[in-house]
Amino acid sequence: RPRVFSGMQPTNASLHLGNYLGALRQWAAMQDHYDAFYCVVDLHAITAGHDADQLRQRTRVTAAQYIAGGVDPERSTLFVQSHVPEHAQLAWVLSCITGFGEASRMTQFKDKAARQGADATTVGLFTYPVLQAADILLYHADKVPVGEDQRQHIELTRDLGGRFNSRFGPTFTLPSPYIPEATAKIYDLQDPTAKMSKSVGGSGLIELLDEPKTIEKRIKSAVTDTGREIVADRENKPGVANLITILSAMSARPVADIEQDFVGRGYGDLKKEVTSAVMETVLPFQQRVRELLDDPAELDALLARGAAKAREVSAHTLRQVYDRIGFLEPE
Ligand code: AQP
Repeated sequence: RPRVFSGMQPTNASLHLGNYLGALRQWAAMQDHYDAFYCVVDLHAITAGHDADQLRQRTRVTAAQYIAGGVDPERSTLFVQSHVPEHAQLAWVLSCITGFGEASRMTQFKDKAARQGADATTVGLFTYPVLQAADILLYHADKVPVGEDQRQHIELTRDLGGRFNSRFGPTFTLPSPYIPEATAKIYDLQDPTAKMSKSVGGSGLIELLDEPKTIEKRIKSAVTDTGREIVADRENKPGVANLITILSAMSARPVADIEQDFVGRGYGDLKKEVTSAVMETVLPFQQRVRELLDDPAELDALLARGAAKAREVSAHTLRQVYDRIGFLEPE
C-alpha cells in the first residue's frame, strides 16, 4: 500500500477548524487506502517559545484530537515526534544539503519572523522546513495531506529528497502534497482574506475544543459584507464564501445546493446553519477528547506503541542514509 505521512504542532490547547478541514479529516479518510503515519510534531512546537508543562499537556490533547477526529491508532501509526530520535538526526543531515538562500525563501518563515521580530526569531524556526522534510522522507511517504499553506514546504521536501538521491544514490521516495481544493484554505472569520491560524488567534478562530457558546458567538459575529446575496464569490464576498465553504464541508452538501437553498434568505440564517453543522461535529468530538484524556496512561501507552512501530521504519531509513553519506557503522 502507498504511504501517507502528516503531522500537526501541539502549539495550542485546541486544533482549529482549518486544521480539521484542511488536514485531520483527510487523514482519517486516507487510512483505508494508505499505510498511514500521523505524528504530533512536538519538536516543531518549540521553535517559537513555549512552556514545558503546557507542551506536555498539549501533546496529549493533540494526540487525543487526532483520535477524536477519526484517526484509528490500530490502523494508523500514531506517535509523538520526540519519541523517534531519527527525525532530528535526519534533519541534521538534510540541513547540510540545504542552501541558506533556499531556506530563506520559505514564505511561512518570512511571515512568522516578521510577526515575531528578528530578536525573537529562532534558528529553529528557520530550519523548521528541513525538519519537516526529514519527518516525511524518513517514512518514504508518497502523499502528504496538508493545507495550502504547506505546499512550499512539500516542494522543498521533494527538492531535498531528490538532491540527496542524486548525490548519494536512490534513497528517498519523493512525496506529493495532497490538498483537496475545497478545503485547502479556511479563512479567519474576522479577516476572511487571511488563513485561520493558531498563532494569529483572535476571535476569527474556531477552536474545536472551545466552549460551544464561544463557537456560536464567533460564527454569529463573522464578518460578511453590506450586500445580501449568499454566493460563494471569493473575490468580492470573501466572508460569505468562507462560511459557505465551511457549511459545505461540514454538511457534505455541494456549494451550488447551498447557494440555491439560500436564495432570498439572509446572512443570519446562513450563520445559524453553519453553527449547527459545526456543532454536529464538535460536540461528539469534545466528548471523545474528554474520555481519552480521562485515561492519560492508556493514551501514553498507545503513543509508545505507535513510536515503536514508527521506529521500525525510521531507524532503517536513517541507517541507510548514514551509510550512504559515509558515516562508519558503530561496532
Ligand atoms: N486555515 C487553514 N485552512 C486549511 N488548512 C489549514 N491548516 C492550518 N491552517 C489551515 C493545516 O493544518 C495543519 C496544521 O499544521 P501545523 O500544526 O504545522 O500548523 P500550521 O500549518 O503552521 O498552521 P496553523 O495550525 O494555523 O498554525 P500557525 O498558522 O500558527 O502556524 C497543516 O496541514 C496546515 O496546512
